[in-house]
Amino acid sequence: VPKIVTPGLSLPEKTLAMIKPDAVQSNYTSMIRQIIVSEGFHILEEKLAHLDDVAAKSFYKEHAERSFFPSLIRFMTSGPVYAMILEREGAIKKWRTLMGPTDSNKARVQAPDSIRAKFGIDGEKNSVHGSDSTEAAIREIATFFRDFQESNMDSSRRVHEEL
Ligand code: IDP
Repeated sequence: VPKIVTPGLSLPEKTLAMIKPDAVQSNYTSMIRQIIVSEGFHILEEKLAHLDDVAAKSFYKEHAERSFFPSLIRFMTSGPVYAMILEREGAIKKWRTLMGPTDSNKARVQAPDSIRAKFGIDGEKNSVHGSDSTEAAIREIATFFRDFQESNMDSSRRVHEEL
């Protein structure tokens, strides 16, 4: 089966990035933001927010049954977070690679240049979050940026509309 390639055409993708309370508290926001921009991501929207108990539980609902859930919710509601909509080609995967492994201590061994290696504390207080799928990105962007239209998520549709 011949593979159809379109050189130079790579559609931008969006993801939700969040600087977590540990890193905001430590004043790492501007350093992390600078790394994001220098890695070729465009920041479409950004804001400081404070998750309440309901919002944090909803955001991490897939982990509701895990033993670390109560501690995670306490951590995520302990102070402000900095949420950003990032856009670039392959944004979801590229941002997760730049973040590094979930556990910051593992990150320091396995991916020493990653953000979690540089700014995270441990397996919970790990400085940043990133959506892990298109569906998660849509849901998580809507959580922080209500007015950001879901039609904006579909880059291919937007490109066709522009043509
Ligand atoms: P991810 O953030 O790398 O996608 P997930 O497994 O989705 O990792 O976990 C969500 C968040 O829950 C992690 O970023 C971390 O803050 C916390 N977490 C995950 N696993 C543990 C654990 O074993 N102990 C404590 N906290 C954890």
